[in-house]
Formats: sequence, structure tokens, C-alpha cells
Amino acid sequence: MQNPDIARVFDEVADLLEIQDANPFRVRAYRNAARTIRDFPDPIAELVRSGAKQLTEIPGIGEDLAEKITAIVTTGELPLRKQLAAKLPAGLLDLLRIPGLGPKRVKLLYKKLKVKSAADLAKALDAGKVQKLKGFGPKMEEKMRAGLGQAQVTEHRMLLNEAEAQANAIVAYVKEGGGVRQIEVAGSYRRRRETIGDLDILVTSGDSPRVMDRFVNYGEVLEVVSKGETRSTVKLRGGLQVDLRAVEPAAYGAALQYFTGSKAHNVELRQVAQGKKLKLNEYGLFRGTRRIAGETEAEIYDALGLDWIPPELREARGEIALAREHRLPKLVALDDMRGDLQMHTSATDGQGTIAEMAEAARALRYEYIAITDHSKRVTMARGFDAKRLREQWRTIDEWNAGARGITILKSVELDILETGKLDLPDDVLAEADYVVATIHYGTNQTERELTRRLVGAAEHRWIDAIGHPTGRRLGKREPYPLDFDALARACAAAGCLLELNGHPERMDLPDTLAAAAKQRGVRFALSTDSHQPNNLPFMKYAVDLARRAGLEADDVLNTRPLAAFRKGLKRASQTRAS
Ligand code: DGT
Ligand code: CA
Ligand code: CA
Ligand code: ZN
Repeated sequence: MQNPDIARVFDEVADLLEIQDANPFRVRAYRNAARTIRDFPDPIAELVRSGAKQLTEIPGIGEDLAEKITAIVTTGELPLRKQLAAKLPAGLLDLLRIPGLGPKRVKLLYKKLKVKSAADLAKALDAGKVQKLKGFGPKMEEKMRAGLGQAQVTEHRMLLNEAEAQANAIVAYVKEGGGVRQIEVAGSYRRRRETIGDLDILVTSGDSPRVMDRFVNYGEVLEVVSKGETRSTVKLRGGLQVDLRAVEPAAYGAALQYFTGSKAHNVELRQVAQGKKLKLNEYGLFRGTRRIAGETEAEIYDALGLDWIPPELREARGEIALAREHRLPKLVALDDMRGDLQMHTSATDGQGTIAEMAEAARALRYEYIAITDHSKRVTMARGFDAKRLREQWRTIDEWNAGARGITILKSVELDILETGKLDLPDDVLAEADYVVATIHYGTNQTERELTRRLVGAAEHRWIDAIGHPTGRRLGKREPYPLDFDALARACAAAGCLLELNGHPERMDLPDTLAAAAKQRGVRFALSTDSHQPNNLPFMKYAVDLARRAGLEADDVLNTRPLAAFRKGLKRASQTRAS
């Protein structure tokens, strides 16, 4: 059982409690638990089994939660979840998967209209009953109709970090069985897309039937979809499908190239081959019947007259022309990062002290971090007013005076209010080292209003970056309406950074928008939006985003040493009005 599987149980408990009108603090406790578990870097089930570490040593996990986790890991079920679910119709939880429908709305639909399933909802919509409920306007109705259609046709995509946990575990398991020479996960996973439809694993082996046998007997397998001597497909608990293909070593590079995709990239690449009177497929690059390349990817690209293209760029967005002209970008790498520019502490909605966050950052050999707790508008997170923020900054000053080899930047995640005003006064913002401005409220405004709010913030003298610019939450919330080009132009003109938030649920900016912003001359800030020390390694996902956008180290301000970083901030060119 992987961390996301455990987390899902707690999320469901929170949903069930909320539908049943439980105390909001109790609901929140389970939500936090789910997040803590989902974001924990090591497999918690292993910890339970090995007993190597007390679960209660994990930040945010107390006695009660530790007991519940142990129950889930050892029995596969949580009695509390069963009890809560038994009180409600079975179809009700399915409704939660429809975009826009959270527990609050599901509760209303159930209580007022006796809606117990997706079918009931469709009927209620057709009868015009839904729009009469409070909080369900015509816009919402349209969204639900679209969602109902979608829930039936689109498959479930998994977040990259969840797929990564599954991929690492299954690859380690297959390797342990022996007889594996090469093994690699191809597909969208290798291209580092932010969500993954299924995993495509390739192996070379002297004994592929044995490898296939082991694969289908993996402990997490829920269903063996197909099994053969060179190809098998399984479905794991939690829904992820995994394909395993065994190929001969002479075709490994060709198979890796083919199954890495994207499909659109492969189509273009095949055309390049055809132009040279060659044939490209998953078995190799052929002149007539003779294979002229296939063992490695590099020799295939080379034989086509192209530089090797990093998988993150293989989306048919012009990378093949660049590879032909030797003009591919030198993509930013995790190793280039010298700091992390968004994280929260237990003073607001994080779990971890300033010192704990800094320690974790030092373990990653960063030079600096920004502590960006929320401003006061985010009441749920006990956001800071000017007084509490300045108190935190004094603590940070003291910490920095200890010269611990890492610098903490005084910062804040500042809410851009519904009116477009900022949540804290200018004199406070002027004292910060770095300010990242974000929108959390009023996201149902028009495109014009939302764009005006963001552009206004980007132009403000004490705002250094716009955080999670589109507001999307993968699989949960669509981006708010925004004239992104207007924002990008404003940022470029004002010297405001755009954040690439690498929190796996956000991945915001999306890669295509980041690439468009680079064309406008924008520079970027990479961050993790960590809510506990263990989240800091999420930086790799921010880097994945940046690489998919074609960014180089120079495009990312926090690849620079501290002094150069400070100099590159918008505030460095402002004179402080006193
Ligand atoms: P996913 O799984 O939806 O996140 O995305 P992918 O890209 O992993 O797609 P998937 O699993 O359907 O296929 C893996 C790769 O195999 C894909 O990226 C390219 C290659 N591939 C699959 N079907 C075709 C095809 O019909 N033509 C070509 N040229 N390549 C294909
Ligand atoms: Ca795939
Ligand atoms: Ca596949
Ligand atoms: Zn935020």
C-alpha cells in the first residue's frame, strides 16, 4: 500500500464527515492528515512493517493518527471510514469526483433534493431543480452537466508524484527478482508530465517469462489485465495501469524512444526518417531491411541528423527543428537550484518551525529560502497581520544572525484581495526581502477583473513575484479565467517574476504558459509551496515544469547565488520612500 492509497482513506473520512455536518476542525484534521501522508517522501507502509521508526516522529502525526494508519496498512481498511460510509448512500461519494462538487454542495443536493448518485443528479438537473438551490447558479449548473459527461468518458489521471512513488516501488520489486539487465519507465512519466495516464515500463532480460511472472505477482496488483511472454498489463490498487514490455537489447533504444512519445513527437520523427528514405519504428531505424540504429536513443537521433532531445521537450512544439540546428536549450537542472521561494510554517497552515524548514533546506545544500506564510485574508490558515509578520521577521533576523550557512529571506505569501488591493500595507512590504503575491479568493470574478488584479500586483513596486499564477489544482479546480498574455507582458515590463510552483497538486504555471511567458521575456521563481520540511524535495517537480517549458538556468532567478538573486529582484531597483 502506497502513501496515496492511505491518504485517500483519510480524504474520504474528511469528505464523509463534512457531508454529515461534523465539527469543521475534525474535518480539517483529517484533511491535514491526508496531505501529510500523501506528501511524505518514504513509503509509510514500510515504516509500519519494519517498525524502524515511530510514526509519531513524523511531523503532524500523533498517537491517534498513527493507530489509524497502522490499521489501514495492516488490514487494508479503516473501521471509522466504514462506519461513516454505512450511514450514507453508496453513490454519494462518486458525486464528489464531479468538478465543482465538494462535500458542501453534495450535502445540499442530498438533503434538499435527495440526490444519491450521478444518475439522480442528471435527473434533478433536467427537472431544473438544482438551480433553485442556494449557491448553484446557471454557471455551476453548466459545469456539473459537463462534469457528468466527463466522469463517464475521461479516464482518471494520476499526479506525477503519486505515479512516481508507484513507479519506484514496482521497478525496485521487478529488479529484485533478478534477470533484469535494463529497466526504465517510458511514456508521459519519462517526459515528466504533471499527470500520468498509465506507466509504460521497458526491460531487457535473458529470461523475460520469469520477469513477467514476477511482475504480475506484485503485491499491489488488483487485476492482471493481460499476461504474455514479452508483454503484460496490470491494474494496481488505487487504479494505476502498468504495462511491462520486454525487448531485445539491440532494439532497446528504439523501444525507449517509441514508448517515451509523445505520439505527436513520434509522428514528426517518423517523417524525418521518411525524408531520409529510412523507416523508424519501435524495433529500430531501418534502411530497407537493415537496422542502422536501435540499441540507444542517441544513435537513432544521431542517424536522423538530430541532437538527442531531452524527453521533457518531446511534445512536437518545435524541438525537432531546434535539434537539427543544434539550438536546443540547455535545460535547467535540479542541481542548479540554490534556494526555494515558497514555503509555510506552523505559524500558519504548515507543519514545521522556521528552524526545521531551514534545516531541511540545508540538507539540500541551498543557500537561501523564503519563508512565505499567508497574510491575514487567509483566515482558515490564521494568516499574518502586520504585527505578527514583523514578529516572525524578528525571529528570522535572530536566526540569520546565527550565521548558520543558509539565509532565510523575510517574505510573505501576500493575498491580492477581491478589490485588487493588497492584504498588507506598503511600509510592511518594503521591509521584506521578497514578496510573492497570490490570489485565493474571488476566483469566480470575470477574466477582466482577475487579470486587472494580477497585473496590478505585478506592477506594484514591492511585489517580486506572482505565485501559482493560474490557481489550478490538478483534478480539483480549473484555472480561473485570465488573460495570461497581458499578465506575462506586465511581468516582463515590471521585472516581476512568475512562480513555477512545483507542489504536485498545483504545478502552476503549466508548461505551455511558462514557455509563452519566456517568449515575452519573463523570468521565473521556482518553489515547492512546502507545508512541512519533507516537502522541500518537491523542487524536482518545479524543475520538471521548467524543463518542459524549455527554461535554462538563466531564466530562473533562484539559480543565482544570494547576492545576484537579490540584485535581480524588482525591489532592488526601487528606492524606499521614507
Ligand atoms: P499517458 O499514459 O496518457 O499519460 O501518456 P503517454 O504519452 O504515456 O501515452 P501512452 O501510454 O498511451 O503511450 C506511450 C507512448 O507510446 C506514447 O507517448 C507514444 C507511444 N505510442 C502509443 N501509441 C502510439 C501510436 O499510435 N503512434 C505512435 N507513433 N506512438 C504511439
Ligand atoms: Ca503512459
Ligand atoms: Ca500505455
Ligand atoms: Zn497559495
